[in-house]
Amino acid sequence: MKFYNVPYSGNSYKVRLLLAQVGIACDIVEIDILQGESRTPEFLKINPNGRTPVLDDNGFVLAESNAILAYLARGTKFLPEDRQRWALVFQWLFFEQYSHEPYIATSRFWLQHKPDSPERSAVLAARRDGGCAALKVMEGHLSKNDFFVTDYSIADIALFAYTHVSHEGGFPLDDFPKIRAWIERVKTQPGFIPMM
Ligand SMILES: N[C@@H](CCC(=O)N[C@@H](CS)C(=O)NCC(=O)O)C(=O)O
Repeated sequence: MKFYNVPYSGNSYKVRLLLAQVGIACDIVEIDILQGESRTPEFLKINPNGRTPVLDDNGFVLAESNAILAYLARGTKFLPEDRQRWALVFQWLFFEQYSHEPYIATSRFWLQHKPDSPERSAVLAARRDGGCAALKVMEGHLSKNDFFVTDYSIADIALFAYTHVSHEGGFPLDDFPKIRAWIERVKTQPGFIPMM
């Protein structure tokens, strides 16, 4: 397998974490998105959407981090077979992509990679309420559950990736004790690897 990776990206980290936990070896191809390497004609042949991560499993090419998680986790304990639990995992994967990542991950990107400017301030302000709302939903769920769907699964992996560094996007977790406790639980899972 070949994995097109960005080291500081949570979307790439999700996949590296699952690969480590299922024990699958992979050739890593580093992509420097800041130098436009995800938009070259060569890369656009791999993913016409111009984004990382991408997995190449012996010629089967798959983009979208959470689709890659689902592909790699199938048949493992990280994706339950029970129909309702399976669907709940996907509920949280879609939540992560629609209600969490567009606010928290993109704020982190702007804070880490773009200079301070009126445009940056406006972007961060526009993402604030959405990011806080996502964290409140997570806090509520984790006040009654140890993990997102019964046992540790790719739902936790997907949400962990940007939540554990949410302070880097301007979303400190001081008011979210249940999320902080869940982060510590995730870190104790066998095969856990840190982001960087
Ligand atoms: N929904 C996609 C988002 C992918 C994404 O936004 N990737 C960013 C890095 S985290 C990227 O490759 N950006 C480069 C670009 O847009 O040119 C996923 O989950 O994989």
